[in-house]
Amino acid sequence: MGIVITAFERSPDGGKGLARDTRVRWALEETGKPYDVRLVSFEAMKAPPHIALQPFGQIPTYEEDGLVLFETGSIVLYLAERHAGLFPTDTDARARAISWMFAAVNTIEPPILDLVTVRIIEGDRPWAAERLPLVADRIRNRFKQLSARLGDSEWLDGDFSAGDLMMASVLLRARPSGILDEFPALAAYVARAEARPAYQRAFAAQLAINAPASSAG
Ligand code: GTB
Repeated sequence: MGIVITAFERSPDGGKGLARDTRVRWALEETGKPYDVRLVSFEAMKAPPHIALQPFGQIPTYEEDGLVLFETGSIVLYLAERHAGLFPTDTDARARAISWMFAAVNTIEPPILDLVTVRIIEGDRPWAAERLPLVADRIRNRFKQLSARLGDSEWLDGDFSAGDLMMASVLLRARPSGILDEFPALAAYVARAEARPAYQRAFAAQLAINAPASSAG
């Protein structure tokens, strides 16, 4: 069996590429590894066969020759360690790229996810309007720090790496809120990432599945 990943049968974002299968597709495209995608419904995601692959009933998963992985960070790390294109060869630079991967999911992503939660899931709670600006400011604080570190550099640490792939994927999630565009250096960083041919292929592949029929092209 070759590589098989799972993705939403139909992503709630309608093809904006914000669901997490996009980052795994992107990593696979950067490495040039062919892969298949198994689409799963919300119902199937919560059923025992999928729970056996992903204990939390989520997508994406990664299967290859009997190996089953979940968590996008771990999947991208696995790919980066085994295939050229996502990690530098220098061991210290590789360790720093891993730091950026963790920073993406552990430091930058949590307040972004909080904002999504307060807007979509908790939006009707009486305290939501009070909480929302606090969460938005937490994102701004992290973006300010990240932008200061990025400076005028093209990527976070030398050449493009899995650290940039994870960071750009996480930052993309903040674009609909408008906060990403408040930080022009970060918006330009994300735009550079999106311009990569591998990202374009990954985005097009998920769009072909998720876009409403009229805009799928
Ligand atoms: N930490 C895990 C990982 O990185 O792999 C998180 C996986 C995860 O959150 N998966 C989501 C999922 O399966 C899909 S990506 N959710 C269903 C569930 O938990 O029941 C999150 C997502 C969903 C929708 C949008 N959107 O519509 O914009 C964006 C991102």
